[in-house]
Amino acid sequence: LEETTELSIEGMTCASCVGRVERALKAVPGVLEASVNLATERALVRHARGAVEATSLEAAARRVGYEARRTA
Ligand code: 9UX
Repeated sequence: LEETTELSIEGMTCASCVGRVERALKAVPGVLEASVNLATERALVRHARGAVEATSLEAAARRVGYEARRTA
């Protein structure tokens, strides 16, 4: 079973930012797909249920330079 975690991402201003964040999120072990929307500043990350901690996703985005927080 899969689930989707939504993150808010701050600091993206161009399409290359989007690609950088998507690449970072996809590299987290257990992540199946990640899509980032520049306009809404949201990332949707699909992964096996219970297999990925939201804090790991936040950390991955922060490592490449963007503030990230799981949406409530
Ligand atoms: Mo675009 Mo984003 O020139 O950090 S890559 S602003």
